Amino acid sequence: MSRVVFSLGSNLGDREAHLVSAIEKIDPEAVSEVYETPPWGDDEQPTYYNIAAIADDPDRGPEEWLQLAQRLETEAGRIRDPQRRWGPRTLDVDLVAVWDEAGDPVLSEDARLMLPHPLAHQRAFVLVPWHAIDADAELPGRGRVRELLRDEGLAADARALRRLHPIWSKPS
Ligand code: A4P
Ligand code: MG
Repeated sequence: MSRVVFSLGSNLGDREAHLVSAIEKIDPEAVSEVYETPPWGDDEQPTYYNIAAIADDPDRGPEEWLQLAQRLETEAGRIRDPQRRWGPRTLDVDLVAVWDEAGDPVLSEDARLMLPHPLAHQRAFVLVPWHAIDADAELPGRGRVRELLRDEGLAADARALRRLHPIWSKPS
C-alpha cells in the first residue's frame, strides 16, 4: 500500500473541468472542495482553482505517482514555459507527500521528485484543502498541518482563499 497526497491546480481554460477530469483518472479516496486562490509566486496571472486529493494504491510507488501526475498534466494540454517557473497552466499536479506500505514517509532530495514537496509548508493553497479532508494531516518533517496553518503569514494567506463547492463524491 502506498499513499499519496496530491495538490492540483488550474488557472487556464475551464479550470473546474481540468480538475474533474484529472480526479476521474486518480481514483482517489478523498478529494477536497474547490478553492479559488490568488496566484502564488507570480502575480500576473488569473486566479487558480485548487484541490487536494488522497489516493492509496498497493501497486504504485513514488515513481508511478509522479508518472501519473505528469500524464494528467500532459492530457490537460499543459504547455511549459521554461522562462516562467510559476506561470499559468491548464493543470498542475504536484505530489505533496508519499508514504510507503509500512506507513513511513518517503523522503527524497532528487530534483526529479522531491518528497515531501519542498514548498508545500509555505502554501496555503496546498495546506488548507488537505487539512479539510484530513484534520490530522501531517507534513513529514514539518508537523501537523493544522499547526502550520497557525503561522501568521499562512493564516493570512488562508483567509484569502475562497472555498467554492465539491466536485467529487465518494462512490457508494
Ligand atoms: N518535481 C520534483 N518534485 C516534485 C513533486 N513533489 N511533485 C519535478 C511534482 N513534481 C516534482 O515541475 C518541474 C519538475 O519538478 C518536474 O520535472 C518534476 O519532475 P513542472 O511541473 O515541470 O514545473 P512547474 O510545476 O511549473 O514548476 P514548479 O516549480 O514545480 O511549480 P509549482 O511548485 O508546481 O508551482 N498559485 C496558486 N494559487 N495555485 C497553484 O496551484 N501553482 C504554481 C506552480 C504556482 N502558483 C500557484 C499554483
Ligand atoms: Mg508542478
